[in-house]
Amino acid sequence: MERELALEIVRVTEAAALASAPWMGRGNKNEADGAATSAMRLMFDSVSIVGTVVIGEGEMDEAPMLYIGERVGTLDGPEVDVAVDPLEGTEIVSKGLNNALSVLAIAPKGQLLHAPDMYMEKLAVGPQLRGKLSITDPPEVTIEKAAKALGKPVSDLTVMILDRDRHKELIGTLRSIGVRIKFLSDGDVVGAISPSFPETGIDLYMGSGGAPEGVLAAAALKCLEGELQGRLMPADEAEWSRCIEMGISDPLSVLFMDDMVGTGDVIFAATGVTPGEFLGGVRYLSDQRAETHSIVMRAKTQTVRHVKATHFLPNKPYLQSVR
Ligand code: VTB
Ligand code: MG
Ligand code: MG
Repeated sequence: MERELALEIVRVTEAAALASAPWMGRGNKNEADGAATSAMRLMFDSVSIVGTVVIGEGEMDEAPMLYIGERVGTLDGPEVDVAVDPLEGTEIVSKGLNNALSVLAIAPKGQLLHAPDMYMEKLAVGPQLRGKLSITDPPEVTIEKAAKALGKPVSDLTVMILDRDRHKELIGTLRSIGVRIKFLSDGDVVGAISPSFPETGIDLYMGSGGAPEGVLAAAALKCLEGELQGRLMPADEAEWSRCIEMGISDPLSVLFMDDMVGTGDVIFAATGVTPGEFLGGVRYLSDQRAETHSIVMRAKTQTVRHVKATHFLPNKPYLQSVR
């Protein structure tokens, strides 16, 4: 893929972030999500790719746009798989909390796992712990190995985890061995990427979140030399069949980085909507301008760009009025 695509796709996440940010704190997550999704779709129309959405907002009948299988882009250019979450953290935006972002990854056709929409158990780490841990270990063993590899006491480790009842047992174990826990209200893409940004102070990401978000995070971690291991959690017969239909013959097997992103040629972009661990949120300035903070990264070169942009809002056709 041409490197110019990196700049093209960050424009797409910027647009989605700018479109959803006016909904911050209005208690209306669907409007926030809808605004992000339409803006993303509109911006895709000018990107020179023949894109197929492989991770999107759901099936055609439940998602009006950016549904799985939808074609995006100008439809000339390279054939690519597209994974999107126009607004990762709809609830976050509606409540005015932290860590909402717009996120997108592209890779040559066939290289992104078509993750079914169900839970995935995850273990994510930054470069220092890559290859050193296993999701099949009990959590206490994982923590012990991590502390050893990082050369610090267990009590200095910080684990990020979604604040959910289903994590009660895991939280109990982590508390009993004395690690620090930083809870996320939503948005586990940020959780899984955070250990790869040392300034976050987060050492590991554990627990279960959405499988599509797992693939998006894996795409980012390919660019950051981090690692995510995942294991799908089909909850019933229907979810089990869904895995098989989507080409995952052994739904309970551990998914490694290469299973989720089968190429070293992935491009990832994310723009903050509300302030987060490693991205600022959309900030409104004077004179009808707003600032966005994004990261855009290519696995091929491992370049990580932080892009701060100032946008003149009257020039943005996708901004709807908010009442
Ligand atoms: C995660 C997170 C999302 O859902 O996938 C989580 O990344 C998992 O589902 O932002 P539960 O909310 O059921 O725990 C979100 O929080 C919302 O889609
Ligand atoms: Mg979404
Ligand atoms: Mg999401």
